[in-house]
Amino acid sequence: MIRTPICEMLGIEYPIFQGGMAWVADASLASAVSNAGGLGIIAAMNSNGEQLRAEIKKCKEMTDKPFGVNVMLMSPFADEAARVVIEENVSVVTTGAGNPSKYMKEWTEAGIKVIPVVPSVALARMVERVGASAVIAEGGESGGHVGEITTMALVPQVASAVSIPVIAAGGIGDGRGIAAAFMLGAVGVQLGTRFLVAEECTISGVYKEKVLKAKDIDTITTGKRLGHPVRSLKTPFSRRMFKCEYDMNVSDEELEQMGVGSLRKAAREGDLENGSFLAGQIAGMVSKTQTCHEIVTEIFEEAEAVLKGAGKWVK
Ligand code: TUI
Repeated sequence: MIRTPICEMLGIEYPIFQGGMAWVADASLASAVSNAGGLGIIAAMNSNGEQLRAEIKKCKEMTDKPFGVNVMLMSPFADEAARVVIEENVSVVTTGAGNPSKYMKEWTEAGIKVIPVVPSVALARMVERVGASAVIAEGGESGGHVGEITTMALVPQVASAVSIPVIAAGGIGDGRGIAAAFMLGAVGVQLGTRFLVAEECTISGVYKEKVLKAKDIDTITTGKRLGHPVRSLKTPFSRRMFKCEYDMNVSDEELEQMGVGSLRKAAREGDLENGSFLAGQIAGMVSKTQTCHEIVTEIFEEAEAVLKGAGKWVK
């Protein structure tokens, strides 16, 4: 059995979070991960306040275990989501794509455990100072909005810089990744890409097929020119986007416009021409559909075997 301080802190069985993926992480996925003993997370990004409230209520009906909500700070609905998580007594909030400082006081006063995603040591230190319960150090291998630093380099630096627990994210997809994250100083992991193909994940079949068929080099990062790099699977859309970024005849406004609605078109409609199929570099290793329960139990069995076997190199 693998148990770490994050299990006690959040009342979960396995130290694993499911990433709060926009247009993907709904009550179905989050409740399945929580029921499997991890921390399921609902993405607030694509919902206004009332839609988010409905999703939270649905999740409460589907599980009596703890679950969290991810507030994507660049979302136009961030202020509404910030209020709704308090009103709905959500126990854990993760944040992404920005600095959550402006919400920290009201969230911590409401008893919410706030666990921001940080792409740097500086932001990890700053959120610790303003009351974060833990941090998620997310490397650039991950899918979606990515920072510069890899998981391998980021996690140990963040672990040395803060006293709160560190959750590792980015490039983790099996028990070896979990064991490696622990060796770097993390006491938990967050996985997104592996959960994309979970049975309880409600995304389009086309999206799942793309992930299952992906090879190691099948992701691409676009959006750097606009200041928000995003990793996705190579598709006609992402290749077009990539080319346009280097074409100075295409304005920033046109580039921005191309991306509007693209997450929904991928996740809900499976639209390969206009959708942005976010996924991390570990997609190349994700090769089977399973229930969330199967995923969680399998990867922690693997991690346990890897960690127990690690001593063999020490003479
Ligand atoms: O947020 C994510 N992943 C995401 S968000 C998303 S939706 C989106 N849509 C359009 C454009 C961009 C995104 C899809 N995937 N992961 C967590 C994450 N947070 N990664 C990196 C960061 C981050 C970056 C900068 C966190 C804080 C930060 O702070 C900058 C500052 O203000 O100090």
